[in-house]
Amino acid sequence: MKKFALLLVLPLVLSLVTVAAQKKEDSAATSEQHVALNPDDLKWGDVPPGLPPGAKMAVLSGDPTKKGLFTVRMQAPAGYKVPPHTHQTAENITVISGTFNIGMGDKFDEAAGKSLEVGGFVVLPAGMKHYAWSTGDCDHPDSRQGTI
Ligand SMILES: [Cu+2]
Repeated sequence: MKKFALLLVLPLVLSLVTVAAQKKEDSAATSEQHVALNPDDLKWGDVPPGLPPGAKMAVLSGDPTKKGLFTVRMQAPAGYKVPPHTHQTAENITVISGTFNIGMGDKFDEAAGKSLEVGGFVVLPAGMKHYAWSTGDCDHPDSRQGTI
């Protein structure tokens, strides 16, 4: 039964756009390349090792491994959890499908987080500890166990 629930949950993806803005002193090094992409142009891959497995990521512009502005899109299954962490740069997130939840602090506490729906937006300043998780429209009691 859990396996079946997992198959139902996986298509319920959370898509979000993350823009990591540079620190103010680095702003002159932003990309000046023209980028125009349709959803079919995106090259999806597994998230980097710093994130829990199970989500997918596509780079829209820039290079996340280098200094400078970059934009990535992330798809995570319902129940995906990102433990408390910080970034050296600010992080801007726009939710484009699903429900994304964000909380601030050292302790993962769903009761203290805020739920962001489609079109929701959050700015996380550099150095601010935060955590996140996704929920789906058809949340199943086993969905978190099956997708983390
Ligand atoms: Cu983050």
